[in-house]
Amino acid sequence: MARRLPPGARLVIATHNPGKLREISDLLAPLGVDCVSAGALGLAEPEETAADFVGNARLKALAAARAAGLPSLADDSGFSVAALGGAPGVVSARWAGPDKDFSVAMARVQAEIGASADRRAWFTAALCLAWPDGETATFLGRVEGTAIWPPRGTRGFGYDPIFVPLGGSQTYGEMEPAQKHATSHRARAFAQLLVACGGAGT
Ligand code: ITT
Repeated sequence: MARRLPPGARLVIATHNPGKLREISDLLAPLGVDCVSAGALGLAEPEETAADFVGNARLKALAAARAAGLPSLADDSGFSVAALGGAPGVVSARWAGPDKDFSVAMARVQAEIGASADRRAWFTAALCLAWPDGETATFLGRVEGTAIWPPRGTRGFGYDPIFVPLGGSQTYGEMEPAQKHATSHRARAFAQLLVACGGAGT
């Protein structure tokens, strides 16, 4: 059974991505914890050397928990395209290059899909909650959809302007944040975390 995070507990959000930080803060609101970001604490960004989302989320959460001496939550996530064998996947951030320019990353996705009629795509998010003593709990969420072109919308972050979830017509870049939170990979992982660590549903 996962260790609980009581209301008021101080929690490090172990991300240096402002888009994720915004979403994670929204999604954590029901827990009533006291959040501080890795950036605000001046924590270093560990190298993401694991082969999968869960491995990288654990690595980031444990590094922050040990450095800060506080429970820490990390998210490792990515965009996958069926026609590209699941790429960019765990290297989604790297496709944006050193300037973190996601117009470059999205253009590469479109160029590599080329003339393929298969536009199936999905987002995955792995969350890891880690404590300074090394205990961890991980949760995985996924949302299926379509990779569209050209990009649409200025909301969200990363690959949001080229992703339309199954059954929808707007991209994540066009939707209100609350609508993205109703279906997203990250929201699905959070729903599990809230049940396991927040005491809801028990
Ligand atoms: P941290 O490791 O500091 O959290 P990062 O941006 O390097 O930040 P990742 O290694 O997990 O994070 O990279 C995931 C990339 O996948 C991220 O930079 C986004 O471009 C993309 N991504 C993940 N979730 C997304 C979402 O909800 N919408 C759009 N793009 C997303």
